[in-house]
Amino acid sequence: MSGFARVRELAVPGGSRVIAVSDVHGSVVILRRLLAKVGFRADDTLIFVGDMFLKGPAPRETLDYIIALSAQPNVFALNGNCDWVGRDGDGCGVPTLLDADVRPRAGWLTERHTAYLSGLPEIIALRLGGEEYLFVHAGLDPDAPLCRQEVKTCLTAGAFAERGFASGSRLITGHWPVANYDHSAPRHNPVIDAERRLVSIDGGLVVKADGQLNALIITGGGFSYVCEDDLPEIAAPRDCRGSSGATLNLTWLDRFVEPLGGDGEFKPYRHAATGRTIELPDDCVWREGELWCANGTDFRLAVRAGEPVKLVREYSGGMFVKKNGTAGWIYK
Ligand SMILES: [Mn+2]
Repeated sequence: MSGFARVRELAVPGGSRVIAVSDVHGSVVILRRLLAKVGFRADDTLIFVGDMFLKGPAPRETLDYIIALSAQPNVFALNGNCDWVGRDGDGCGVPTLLDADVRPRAGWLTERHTAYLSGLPEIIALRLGGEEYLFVHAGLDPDAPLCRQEVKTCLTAGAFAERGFASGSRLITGHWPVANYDHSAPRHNPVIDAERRLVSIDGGLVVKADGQLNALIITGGGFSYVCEDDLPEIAAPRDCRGSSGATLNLTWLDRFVEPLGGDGEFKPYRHAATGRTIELPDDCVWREGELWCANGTDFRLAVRAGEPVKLVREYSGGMFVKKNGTAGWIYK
């Protein structure tokens, strides 16, 4: 069984820009706006770090757009777990879009689409100036050489940035919404870990109500980014003091809670991982069998009256908004 990842090697001239975008998840309108915002042009190199079209509002249009872009010599893409159509005869242990349970969500895929997807690599190794940058959707096995990386690890490794990766190269990944790395507030901007040479860029678009699409911009001089989402911009209704003490952001792996009763718009829950109590509206809470789960925060944003913020949701007791990529509450 050969489940080794394909590696594509690229070299781009020093002084040019490399732009990385991951987890577009079918949001072609936001993608187009993001590329306009970043000023994407022919002498940039654009890399899609997987999870391009499934889950979101316009899967087919998004895939067609990325295939059309990929006809340009400066645009590249790699496989995410949501793009995987498998390869002849291999058993990588990753469900494919052609499996019976997934196929209905991607029944429109044509031969042209699957030919494109099956030709994608899982790893891009790019030289820019004197540095090597590795792009992979989820993560890499730190103990294996690049030519012996398992497809499954590349496409599905979870919470990769918590494990780390020692390498002389800089590694850019998507897959794990970066807000899941932050236990105090939902922060969606790219996480640049200079010490460990790791950059995580999944802004949680589509999968989180307050998510966004991030474009990481790489130059010889370092990293910067721009972000885009579909949230309406409003003026903050009043001055609000931000959180001063410890706050809680419930991440995916720590999503389990215990309801403590209450009948108001915000009900108290005990967070299983920390034992702390957090008050959340009903739309942050769901059941998984016998277990109660929640996605939310008690982080309060500091804003001035009239300051522009993005509105995520409005409740009678307050607003959940986002400012500079961080979401939080403005309570009444
Ligand atoms: Mn994804």
